[in-house]
Amino acid sequence: MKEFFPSVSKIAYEGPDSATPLSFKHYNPSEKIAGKTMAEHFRFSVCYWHTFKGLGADPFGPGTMIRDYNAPSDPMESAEMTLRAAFEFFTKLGVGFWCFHDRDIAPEGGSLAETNKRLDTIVKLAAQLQKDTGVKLLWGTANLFSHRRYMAGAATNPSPAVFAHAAAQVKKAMEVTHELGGEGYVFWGGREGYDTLLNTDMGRELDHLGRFLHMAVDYKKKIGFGGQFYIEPKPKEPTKHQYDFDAASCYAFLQKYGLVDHLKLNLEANHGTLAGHTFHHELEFAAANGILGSVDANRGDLLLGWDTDQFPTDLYDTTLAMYTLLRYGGFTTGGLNFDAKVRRQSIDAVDLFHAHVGGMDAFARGLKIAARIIEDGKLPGFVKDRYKGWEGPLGQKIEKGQAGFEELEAYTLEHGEPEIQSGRQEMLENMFNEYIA
Ligand code: XLS
Ligand code: CA
Ligand code: CA
Repeated sequence: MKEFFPSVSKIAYEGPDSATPLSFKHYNPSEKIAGKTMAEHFRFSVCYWHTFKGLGADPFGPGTMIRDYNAPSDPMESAEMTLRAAFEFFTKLGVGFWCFHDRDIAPEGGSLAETNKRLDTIVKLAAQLQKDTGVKLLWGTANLFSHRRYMAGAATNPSPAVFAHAAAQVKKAMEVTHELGGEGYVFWGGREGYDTLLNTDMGRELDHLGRFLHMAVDYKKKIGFGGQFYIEPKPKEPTKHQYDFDAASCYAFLQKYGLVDHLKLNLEANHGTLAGHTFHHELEFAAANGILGSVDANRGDLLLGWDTDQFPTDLYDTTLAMYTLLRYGGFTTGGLNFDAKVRRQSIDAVDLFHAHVGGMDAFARGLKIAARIIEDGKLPGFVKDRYKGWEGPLGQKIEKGQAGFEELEAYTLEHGEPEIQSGRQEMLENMFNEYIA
């Protein structure tokens, strides 16, 4: 069998003192932290689109990367070789999961029937490779944004025929995800939004998106697919405004359309920052509302206002993310998928390994630090103490709905000006830095 990454052997854990660039210094899959192994905490996944289909193209020029498994003259041969290369990569890297869009793994044909046939051929091979390697599918999804028919959206398209095409495509993508034992299925509203409101009936489009997701829920039941559904927020790109703007707007949408029991969120770091939030904020919002499902790990660039999808290397970010995840019990269905791409000048296949190893180590360090913060108890203890008034008689009356404005007016008239306390932000930031050091 042809090897596609012959210069790389299985990446090993060598510990923090290792000088080997392609080794894990912190990610030790079997090491237990806070009651679980690191492998169980993270459920690391590699995304197919950036890692195997991305060749460095940007709006100013085509791809820069030449890959042995890419044979543009024969798309099906290319698809097969790319899949084999991908499973070699997963195995050498030591991740347990992968994720794909239908059109990443098999090229579109001249008709839906031909496209589906091509997909079936590749899915058969994927099933075999999963069996041979033990690598599992974290989630599948459909690409409803590249083809020109979806230029004005899929489920929110002004044309019902395009809506129907999208439904047929998602039906098939759900079937193959189910066939491959996928643990989830993601809906990212690729072009579900608008470029101008002058041509858009927003209310109608949102109703159609709700209808579409209900059809997916019905079909999920029908085929007995037990994986978790996720919706992935993103505020803009490719459209000017995407309806799934951020965690909070997705939550409102899911509630309005009666979908909150059926979908959780797949949160991507760079999408959170594009929405003007932090990754940490998005995680905390979702966790606090019981809809934290899965994570697309990456980062943006503060000086570039777009979706750069860089590999996560910032220890502040990874620590804060793990601090939220640990406090809310970690992943139950999802995992940590690297929705990230190497830079256009990182043209060698080995750069894909450096990128993932760095991302996994950055999260492993974040996990260790977050676990120390929680074990130490000082920081969570501060927060608990800050709210302790709510455990007293006044706080309890309010929380239990036993007091209204009149009672609170009487209380205030009797007790006078309330005592206030410092938020101690600087002290807490210093404390946080101490843990990172
Ligand atoms: C694009 C999204 C996409 C989803 C899956 O910005 O991140 O890749 O994760 O469709
Ligand atoms: Ca994503
Ligand atoms: Ca992105």
